Amino acid sequence: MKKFKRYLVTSALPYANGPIHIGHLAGVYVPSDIYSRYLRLRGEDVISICGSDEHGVPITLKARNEGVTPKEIVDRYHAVNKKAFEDFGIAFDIYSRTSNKIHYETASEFFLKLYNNGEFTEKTTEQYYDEEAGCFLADRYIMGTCPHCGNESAYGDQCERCGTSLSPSDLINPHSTVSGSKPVLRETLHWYLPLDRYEPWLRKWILEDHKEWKTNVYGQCKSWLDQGLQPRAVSRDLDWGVPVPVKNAEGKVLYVWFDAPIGYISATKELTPDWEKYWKDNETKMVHFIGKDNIVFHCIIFPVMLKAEGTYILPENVPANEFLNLENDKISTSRNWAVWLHEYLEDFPGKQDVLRYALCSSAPETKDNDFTWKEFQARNNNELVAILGNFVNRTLVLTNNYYDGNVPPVGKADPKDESVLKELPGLKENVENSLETFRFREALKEAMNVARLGNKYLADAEPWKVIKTDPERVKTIMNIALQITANITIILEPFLPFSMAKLRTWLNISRLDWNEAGKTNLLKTGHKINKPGLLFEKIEDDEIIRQVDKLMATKKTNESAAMILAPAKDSVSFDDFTKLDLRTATVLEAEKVPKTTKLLKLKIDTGIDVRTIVSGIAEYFEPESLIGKQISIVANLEPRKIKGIESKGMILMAEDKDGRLFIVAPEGKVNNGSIIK
Ligand code: B3M
Ligand code: ZN
Repeated sequence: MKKFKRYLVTSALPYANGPIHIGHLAGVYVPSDIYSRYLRLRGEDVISICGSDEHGVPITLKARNEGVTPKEIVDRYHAVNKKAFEDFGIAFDIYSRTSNKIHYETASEFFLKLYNNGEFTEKTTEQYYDEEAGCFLADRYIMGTCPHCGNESAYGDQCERCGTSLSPSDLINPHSTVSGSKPVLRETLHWYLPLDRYEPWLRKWILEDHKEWKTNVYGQCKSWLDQGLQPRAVSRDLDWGVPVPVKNAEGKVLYVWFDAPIGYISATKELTPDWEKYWKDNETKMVHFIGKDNIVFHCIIFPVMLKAEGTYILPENVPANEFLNLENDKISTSRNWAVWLHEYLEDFPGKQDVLRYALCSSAPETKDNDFTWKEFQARNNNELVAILGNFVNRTLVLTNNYYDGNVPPVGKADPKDESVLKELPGLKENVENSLETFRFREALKEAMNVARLGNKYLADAEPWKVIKTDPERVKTIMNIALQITANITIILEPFLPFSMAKLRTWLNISRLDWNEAGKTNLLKTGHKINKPGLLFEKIEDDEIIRQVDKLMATKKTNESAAMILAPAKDSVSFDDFTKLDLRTATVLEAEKVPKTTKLLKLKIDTGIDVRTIVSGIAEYFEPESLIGKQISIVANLEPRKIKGIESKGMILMAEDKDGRLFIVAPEGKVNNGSIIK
């Protein structure tokens, strides 16, 4: 494995339009912080870069909804998130923001270099324009009916019900979400990054040179490449963002996903005048920490930008995590279904490490995972308190009781002692190997094995009994327990920085380097330790019940909001209604549509025939659960091609406001083809 002179660690820049929640922490910021802290402990030259992503449509949408300026939104959440990260011990070297002047300069220079090198293609296209509001409409500002599933609240870029990616011109009855009016098409000029031109290079750089990337990342990149890359617009008709720095670009800004990754560069410039040795020297290892929804931007688009610019290094690894769910439901800002970091810090003051531990232990490293308050309590009580806390407490209390806090001399080690001491270097190496390969759950487990080793050693040696008969023996036992405790302050530092700081105070030592770990003479005989406190406290059921109740109250609020039904539609004539041929049917086969996350292909027996229907229900039903089920369909809907599959008809579903779907079916067994009247 290549040895690097320095490390550049970047963490996804959170949009400054809302607070940080546990999904962000588990996906990006806890692993990134563990990695950076580990490198620092090793004495490496490492910088950890982050900051607020302050442009983009979500921010202008939120500002419009609140009747404030985008600046007011980003100022609010930049401050909230910066403080929350600091309070939680995420030790970035800089937490900058993309509304800073240095970022505007850096992003403009970057764009101009590509522009002057002729990298961009210019294209005039027709885009929707809101004549009432006097502005072009970004995709998310246009809503209408999805041509595939009839969802009337489909966005111009995607239907969130059936998952089909759309373009605004696909929508039926499109309307502007700014003024509500019907938008008109107007010509507009944009600049396109020729991703297709870099496809052969990307194939080699990723699929051949980076086979070591995590399978979820490698797989997503491969599927993007296999689908074929298209030129990508890097500008938008918006009044909030980095202005496009060329003539005839009035009212146009850089696409947020063009400017945001450049935010890593501008933040580094802010941090150090030596920024180029991190960004332009092949002796630097660059690692991007992100969530899976950012893979294409960090593995395809940003690398093409860096390659086209020509003087920058490329990321060595992009260990993206999957998503964390909360109590078996997707975390959702709009539904307030989240544990917000700033609220956690209020409810559990001083317990940052408990959340770091719980989130790292159940991190969605290879697949989506679930956070429950019950497991959070169990991790704290059964592992942090019962193993780590118990071992440390016994060691320090007994040393104070028996030797007034002085480290006793170690006598002749017996075979048991030898085998315990011999395990330490191996455990340290296991932690190193896991961290170097971005397997943080495994690394934490290995690190906790040092505490398990100590806890078992003391439980077996029982110094509190032996002290009565063989006090010399106890000196050896306690010396070894203290050496293990000193090792813990090093090996668990990347994971539990607050607790390890406390433990170092009680041991009366300063922070030790990583290469000291594994040694068994870290505390010299006669070294005086301090009186300990409690490293962790039990979390009682009532604290957990309070948190779960808070979530249930949120669920209730959502459900009551859910009862605000969609407005009734205009009435239709009976003749119109009879044109619909509604029938019962049975599902014979069901399978996921490849390369989509929301579509199922169903083979159904309609009593009239056996046919295929494609439906956007994959997020709500496992295919196998539908086989044999009775359903209701619109049998005479015109066939249409969805992802290349001819779909004949539509399945009737009841959708609650939360967007959950339920099958509409007769309550008893009826023949296929029974007419629904
Ligand atoms: N602002 C985070 C997100 O998609 C996005 C990351 C930018 S990193 C350059 O939630
Ligand atoms: Zn749809």
